[in-house]
Amino acid sequence: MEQKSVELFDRAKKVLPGGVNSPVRAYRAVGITPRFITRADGAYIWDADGQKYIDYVCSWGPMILGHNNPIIREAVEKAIMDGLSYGAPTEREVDIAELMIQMVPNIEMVRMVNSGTEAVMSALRLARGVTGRDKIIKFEGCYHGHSDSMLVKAGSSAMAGGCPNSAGVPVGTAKDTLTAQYNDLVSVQQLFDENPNQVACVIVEAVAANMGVVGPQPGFLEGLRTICDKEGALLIFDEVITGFRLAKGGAQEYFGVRADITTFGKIIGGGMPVGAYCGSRELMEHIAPCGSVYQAGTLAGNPVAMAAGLAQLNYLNTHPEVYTDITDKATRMAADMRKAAEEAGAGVQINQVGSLVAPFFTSDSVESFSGANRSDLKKYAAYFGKMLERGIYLAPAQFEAMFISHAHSEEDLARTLIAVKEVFTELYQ
Ligand code: KE4
Repeated sequence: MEQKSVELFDRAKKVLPGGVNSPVRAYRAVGITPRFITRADGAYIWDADGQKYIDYVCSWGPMILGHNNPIIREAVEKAIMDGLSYGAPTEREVDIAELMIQMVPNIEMVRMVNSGTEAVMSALRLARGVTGRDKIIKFEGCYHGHSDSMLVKAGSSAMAGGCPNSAGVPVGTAKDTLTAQYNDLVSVQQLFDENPNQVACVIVEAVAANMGVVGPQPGFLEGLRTICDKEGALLIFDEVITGFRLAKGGAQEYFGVRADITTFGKIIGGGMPVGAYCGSRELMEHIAPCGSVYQAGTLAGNPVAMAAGLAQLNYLNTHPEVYTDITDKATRMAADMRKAAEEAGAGVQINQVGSLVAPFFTSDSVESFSGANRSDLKKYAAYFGKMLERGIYLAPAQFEAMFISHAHSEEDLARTLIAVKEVFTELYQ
């Protein structure tokens, strides 16, 4: 029952590449017609045919409090009355920067941009500008948005779509992006040894959530800190997903490891387009207009987007129970899914860190990109389709995460688990 989505997708493909404005939404990894969504509320979304789903994509992370949260909606409605955009400084930009600095350890200054991609692109330019070095180290299967330097062995839908190394990235750019293996410190040190005094930074997802979900092994993040200090390189935590999700202070608080530059997106916009990169005053004052690293943006710090982000961050800052709630629900969900897999004789690994969960259709544990890559992508596609039929809306690709929000009720989780049990049984018996 997706007639309206089929019609809309046919129209969309005539005017939008692949019928979408972001590749993962085209459902190519799962081979069915993408559902066109018309509205969302709390833990639920509705498609153009009126079908209601329990939503575990949550707009890929921003909707940590659920959709259409009245506090955020009212803040936006109020802000809109004062106009949409000025291209001038506003008090609200100062308010949200002060709040972020209060919530996140180890940052003294914030620069707002319009997306996670822009935050990462700018953070890399800052690292290169400060160190005078050109090379960067990323991890295979990690995704940091679509700036040229990051589209080398990228994860998420770059990998799912079969183009982890995008066309159009100049060889001259790609050669400066070195790739290591996640959870493998030896592979990192080796790159530094092969490129002495040339590496500006290491950029890492503190929890890899674009290869499915793969957490850092004990000592991995600490080891990156040590290597960067020894080699004179900067450590960038890309917290576009983990920021304000793993804890109020994100991964730096959750794992107790200090990054030199931290990038944010998603949650800090409350559903509106916002990204940010943050660091010490000493580092950040290298950015124009104080310093020689240039970055700018017409809609950076947009007053309506700031209102949405400020409302969401204020709520998270004053309601720490959100973090215990979403982590507890995800922990129970993962344990119940593991039990369901066992009972169905299904070779499925369930990884979970904080409120991030991901199933991998393999009998082997998944603690690295190569492990994630061994999972059965066809099984994931079948799992996705069967869960969608049961009114459960998951990431339409294996190399993504399941996001648990504060809006998911016990009844939602119970309904989801019933569907998981049925689908695992169907897939494996
Ligand atoms: P955006 O430019 O999409 O706002 O952020 C890029 C980005 C940067 N860093 C990390 C760790 C990210 O996960 C992302 C974007 N995440 C994907 C989901 N895996 C966005 C969904 C999409 O591409 O449509």
